[in-house]
Amino acid sequence: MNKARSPVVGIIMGSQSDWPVMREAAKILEDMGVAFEAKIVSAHRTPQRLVEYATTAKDRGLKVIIAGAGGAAHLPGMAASMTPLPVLGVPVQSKALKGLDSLLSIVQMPKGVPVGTLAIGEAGAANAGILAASIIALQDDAVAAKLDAFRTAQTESVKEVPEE
Ligand code: RP5
Repeated sequence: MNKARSPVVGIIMGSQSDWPVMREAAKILEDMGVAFEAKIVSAHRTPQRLVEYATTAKDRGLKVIIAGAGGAAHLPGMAASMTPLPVLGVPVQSKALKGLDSLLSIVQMPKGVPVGTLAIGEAGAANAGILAASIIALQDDAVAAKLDAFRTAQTESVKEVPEE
């Protein structure tokens, strides 16, 4: 975790059990040189912590929030209701319904309170990290350069012909 600079991205998750998925977002932000923080903030178990987090996030200097949760996944939507910052929602795969519950809980926001919803699980978490870095890159040339390098390397890694 980049602790030297003030965090500009906040990663929040509903439970410790979400961290193996949400750390994919953290890894990307580390690679892109984006300062971030990661915290457990549960919409249901620690509602006051959520209110405090979301209502102070902008004044603390955050620019983007990535929120991951599973099951009745209210965390991203509730966070979005209390901050003007862009909120990226990551549906964490649940045991009972394989994350479809998480996805629908996060994506079906009422008009006027958007959550940018990503794919279920690790791919969604990694893509949330990339999207957050893209937003930060709009005003940070060093992050923009790392993002460009990442995309170039990814493109160059794809072979044209499949191997046996
Ligand atoms: C949600 O409930 C969390 O985001 C997590 O995905 C799910 C299960 O939480 P635990 O029972 O593992 O703490 O609030």
